[in-house]
Amino acid sequence: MTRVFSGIQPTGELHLGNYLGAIRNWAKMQHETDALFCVVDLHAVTVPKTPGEVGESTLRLSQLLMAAGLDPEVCTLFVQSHVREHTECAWLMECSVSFGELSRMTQFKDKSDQHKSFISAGLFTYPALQAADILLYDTEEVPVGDDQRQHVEITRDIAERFNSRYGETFVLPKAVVPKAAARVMDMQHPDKKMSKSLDSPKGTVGLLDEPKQIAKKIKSAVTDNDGEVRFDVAEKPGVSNLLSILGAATDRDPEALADEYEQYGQLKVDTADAVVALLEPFQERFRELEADPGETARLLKIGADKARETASTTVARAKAAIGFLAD
Ligand code: ATP
Ligand code: LTN
Repeated sequence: MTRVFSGIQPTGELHLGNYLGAIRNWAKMQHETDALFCVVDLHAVTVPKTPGEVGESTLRLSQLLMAAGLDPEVCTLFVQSHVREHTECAWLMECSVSFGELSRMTQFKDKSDQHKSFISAGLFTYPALQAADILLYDTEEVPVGDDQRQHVEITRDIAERFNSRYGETFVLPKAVVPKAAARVMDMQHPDKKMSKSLDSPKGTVGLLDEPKQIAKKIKSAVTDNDGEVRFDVAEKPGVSNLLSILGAATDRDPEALADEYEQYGQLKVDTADAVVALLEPFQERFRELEADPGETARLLKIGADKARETASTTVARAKAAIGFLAD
């Protein structure tokens, strides 16, 4: 069975982009592959947090993921900091990637612009930790949204370099990006991807938003003035975003959907209805899970124990390949 791994940061509330671009596909893939999903809390502290914040967000995100369909009995769901091998392997990765390569990462450029007052060294070496996440599990496929392609590419480059220096050690992974909704755009700024950290409350459809709020945000989406419903991401980003969302929510092709609409108003109404219907059962499940944090912790521990088995073997293999003196 294909080994699949993906990660998500416990930062901010989940939004429709996370769900359609990533999590929904994870829930499908867990049944067809040998899949691991990780709440990457170590990545979250690359930007400053208040004491306790990261733990709370980790618990909540784990419950959100379970509500979205990740079943700890089917896949391995765990927290990154619970498996120490991630930090150990990250060092080996840091020594296998160059300053120049890290300097070219667009996520680093974006995030360092957003957090100018303190740019941590961890934010810069972030891709090395991500490479460790992926390579520790002999991952073949990494299901992610479009924005993460570059991180998977650098992981491949690191693995290739390590293998050529020290001998075959790591499996080379590839990114798997969904056809529909790989890049859900902000409702108010359709030229920017919907993002937890873009401060755009009206443009970000939260997975836990009330149905009324969801409908309002979608109905106030920024479009354009030419009045023609056409799927054209470059010329008509707002309308194309609505078509992509409606297409992803109803399993239809956005271009085919465009032919069925004459007016933006009806497109917005149908998109809002489809998103509300998609999220309702998810919201209900989340409320149930939220009430029992002890059970979530128990399930996460099982996940971490399982993940550690593979991770520790891989780190031992990598250290042996480099030839550290045995302890
Ligand atoms: P942040 O703003 O803190 O970077 P984010 O909203 O980009 O957060 P991540 O935790 O970085 O979310 O991403 C989790 C997953 O969701 C990744 O696989 C990412 O590719 C996907 N994703 C994030 N935003 C979108 C989007 N707008 N459209 C489609 N997929 C997305
Ligand atoms: N960088 C990713 C989160 C992430 C990840 C991973 C994704 C960390 N480690 C391993 C896939 C595989 C993000 O910002 N979405």
